[in-house]
Amino acid sequence: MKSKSTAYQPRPEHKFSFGLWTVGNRGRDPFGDFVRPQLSPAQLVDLLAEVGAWGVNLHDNDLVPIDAKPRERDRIVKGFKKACKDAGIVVPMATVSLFFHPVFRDGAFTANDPEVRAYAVQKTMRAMDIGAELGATIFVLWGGREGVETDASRRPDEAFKRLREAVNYLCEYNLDRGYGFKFALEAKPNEPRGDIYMATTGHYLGFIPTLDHPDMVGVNPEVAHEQMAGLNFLHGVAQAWEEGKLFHIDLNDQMPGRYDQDFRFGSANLKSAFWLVNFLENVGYAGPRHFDAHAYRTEDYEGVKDFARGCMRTYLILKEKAEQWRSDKDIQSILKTLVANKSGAPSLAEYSKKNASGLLACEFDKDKILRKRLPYERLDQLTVELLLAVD
Ligand code: GCO
Ligand code: MN
Ligand code: MN
Repeated sequence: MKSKSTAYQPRPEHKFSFGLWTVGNRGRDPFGDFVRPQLSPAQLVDLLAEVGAWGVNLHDNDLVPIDAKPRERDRIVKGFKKACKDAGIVVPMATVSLFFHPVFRDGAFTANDPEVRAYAVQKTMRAMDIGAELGATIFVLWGGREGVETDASRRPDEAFKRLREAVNYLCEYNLDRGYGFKFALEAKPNEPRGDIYMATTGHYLGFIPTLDHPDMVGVNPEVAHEQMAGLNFLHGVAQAWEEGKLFHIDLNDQMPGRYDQDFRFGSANLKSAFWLVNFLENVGYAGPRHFDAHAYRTEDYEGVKDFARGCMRTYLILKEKAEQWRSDKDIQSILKTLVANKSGAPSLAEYSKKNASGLLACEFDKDKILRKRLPYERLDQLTVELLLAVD
């Protein structure tokens, strides 16, 4: 057992990042006002450095007011760049707010009003300029307002066409300016809209191949967004990974069927968090581990630091547990027997006429197959005991 003070210290190679809007969240909700005072972006960067984070992410308007004049914008971005440099914090990802201003009440890229759609693309281009200036290489697009309360408002397939048009345009701008961004599309099923288009990571994985530059575009799955809908987050992440599309990840926690809780990573569904960390570490995911969460409304800024430290510490503890899991003899020997091909079953890796007639001629002894044990109860209990640190 590692000692509490030195173990699980975040280091730059862990690539732990937080959005300005996460540690800067002041606890306002639809029922109650702010509970924490406002900190400036530079103060938030200092807070992140203090807790040992590696990176900070931002929306355009977390930093630059929406109506800032070019000179003011330049001064703010320059100042922030210096604050990050001084604090030793990098900016791996930038994004754009297409949800806060009332002009986006009917959506941004999918809004019915062509003027809103054009403004949304212009605002995103300017947010890309800010991100590029700060050194970001990933650009997240989260369509929080791209949805409906009533499907009377537009045909959903029309919305998908508009979304494609906007993303294609932004990819061209990316090429034109030589920014080299990878776009990461973030799905969410609802909130703030009654229903948001592109409800899951899987929806986006289906959409991406229809774009003009599919290689430039991947996904940014978020734990809470899939768990809100009761889905298995790991499965969406694994599909994205397997397709080479896991460009970024938003880590937090959430109970199914509730409002968007944005809890500290691992605080609600520890076992799901374990399977996720186990997967990311096992496959060698090398992107940022971004905590898109915020402290309980009951906390002050000391509590915000507890929250941020807790996210990273839990990740690192689960990472260590995952290493133990992958080297545990009992667990690994069960896993080995599960996939062994002792009966010489024909391989499905390659189709040929000969292989197909071989397969068609095969006799399968279903009773014998059924007698093979699948000791998942024991496998899961071993996992639970490893997590509970029982010998
Ligand atoms: C949410 C989303 C956002 C996005 C962010 C980046 O539920 O509000 O997760 O936090 O991740 O806007 O685009
Ligand atoms: Mn979210
Ligand atoms: Mn998010």
